[in-house]
Amino acid sequence: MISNRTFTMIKPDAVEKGYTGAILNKINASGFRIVSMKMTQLSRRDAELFYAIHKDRPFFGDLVAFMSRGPIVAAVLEKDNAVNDFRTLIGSTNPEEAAVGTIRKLYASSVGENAVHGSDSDENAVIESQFHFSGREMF
Ligand code: IDP
Ligand code: MG
Repeated sequence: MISNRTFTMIKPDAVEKGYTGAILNKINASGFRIVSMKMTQLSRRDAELFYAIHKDRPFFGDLVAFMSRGPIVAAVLEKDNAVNDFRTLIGSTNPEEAAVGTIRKLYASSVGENAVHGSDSDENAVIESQFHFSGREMF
């Protein structure tokens, strides 16, 4: 995996509300190529593992319940400066603080249910992509 890739999930809140297509359009229109993509659902154990870095935070239980309550869309994305540019495209964790036009400003409802995930580093992009996809699923 090279550093022009990032990993995203369209979270259960956004899938439930029918925002999947609009979010994917915005991702493509912003210059990201979809390398891998699937609709799937995290088990509680999957969510605990994916978000293990947050296990001591007060919101961890809510986060695990939220992320495992329904389907998500997981994808690997490619673009120059993918990690940073995707974090800019999604906006701040709290949608009330997210810039106008960002995915979270448009589609998130709260700091917890915030529509999309984006990797925070090249290293985590690799770890998170490999959590969901094998090498032969990356195009
Ligand atoms: P990020 O998704 O913008 O990188 P992180 O701080 O890594 O934000 O938190 C991971 C996820 O945990 C957030 O996207 C959100 O779903 C949830 N979360 C973060 N902070 C809070 C909080 O203060 N209350 C409830 N949920 C939170
Ligand atoms: Mg994060």
